[in-house]
Amino acid sequence: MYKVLKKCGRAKRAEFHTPHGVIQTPVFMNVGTAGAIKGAVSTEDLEQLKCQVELSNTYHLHLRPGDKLIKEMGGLHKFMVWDKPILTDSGGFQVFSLGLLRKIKEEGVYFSSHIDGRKIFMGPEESMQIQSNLGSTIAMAFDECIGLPAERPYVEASVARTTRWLERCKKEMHRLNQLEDTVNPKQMLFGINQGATFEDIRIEHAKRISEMELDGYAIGGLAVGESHAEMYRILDEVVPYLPEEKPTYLMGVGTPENILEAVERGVDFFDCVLPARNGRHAHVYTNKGKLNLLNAKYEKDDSPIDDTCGCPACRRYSRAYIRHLFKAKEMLAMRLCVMHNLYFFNSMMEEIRQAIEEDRFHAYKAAKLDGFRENGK
Ligand code: PRF
Ligand code: ZN
Repeated sequence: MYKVLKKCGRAKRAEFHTPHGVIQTPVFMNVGTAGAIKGAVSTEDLEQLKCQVELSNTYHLHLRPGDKLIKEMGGLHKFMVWDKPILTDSGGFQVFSLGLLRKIKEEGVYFSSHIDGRKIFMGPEESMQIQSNLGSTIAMAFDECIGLPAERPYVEASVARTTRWLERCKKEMHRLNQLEDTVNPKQMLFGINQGATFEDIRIEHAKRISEMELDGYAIGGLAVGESHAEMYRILDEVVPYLPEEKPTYLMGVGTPENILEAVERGVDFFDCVLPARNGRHAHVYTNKGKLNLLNAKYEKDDSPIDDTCGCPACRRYSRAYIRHLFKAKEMLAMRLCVMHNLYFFNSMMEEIRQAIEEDRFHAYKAAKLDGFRENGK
């Protein structure tokens, strides 16, 4: 059940009720591709980092350790010891983003494993079966994320196939949820809008999938090389055609700036590898912009990464100490920076929710963006 509590322009403050608890939106989902956040961050840590939803990948867990093994272990929640919501991405996108050799057919995608080169087939039914074995809270539909630039005839054919795949996903998920030994009989399914940068194809597709009564709707195929302005234009055009009484999820986005812009356009779910990936490279987010802790100017800096931050790294350690840990190749360096970055994103979402509730989202966003530019001034 999804309930809008407050609107501020198009920005929505809502609650999404799931069998694993209530998600307060707008929300940033923390990416743990293979069942863990990269950077030695545990599910126990996620609790103090204000993480509401963990995101894992069908493709990676299918290859290793195998979804059947995870089912035998009682499902992904039990395996990871995380009882809050988990969203699993469907696998299609990973096949594209890993640049694997692949062949797309009506029945699904043929590709070779990035681990051992083994030939694998995944179609809508296989993706649903794997996600059902994982027992995630929310399963994503199996789609094709079209690379840019894309020719119109290709996009038309691809989107039509993604729609047919969605129908097969819905049917298969319905069947799997009714099986006696299913891990999560209330598993939810989100559809994914595609259409590259063609406004009319996107809108037609959005209308079509909106009729399918899914649990939520994602916008895929963005943040794949188009400009930010183009991404915002597509959001302006498409979000109004997705059901307002269902959550909207912008897949794989993004920077704090992108998130603020997309919330303003009505998006409530986000996920991105950026905070964890940047943290592993000593790039940390602050309210005054991003810092690179490897920079010599932090050598004797005894202030925390961000003096307004309450994360476990900032409560205790200095920039100078964390910089030293990076130089000494201590694993703790990455762990502290990833924890800080996740806390930073999750806290920003908390501020966004409060700003919408208090009807001051626009002013909040302007002030936040102004702050991010400070270091560059
Ligand atoms: N489809 C799926 N997962 C995704 C995307 C998509 O288009 C994107 C695009 N940014 C990220 N993750 N299934
Ligand atoms: Zn911090």
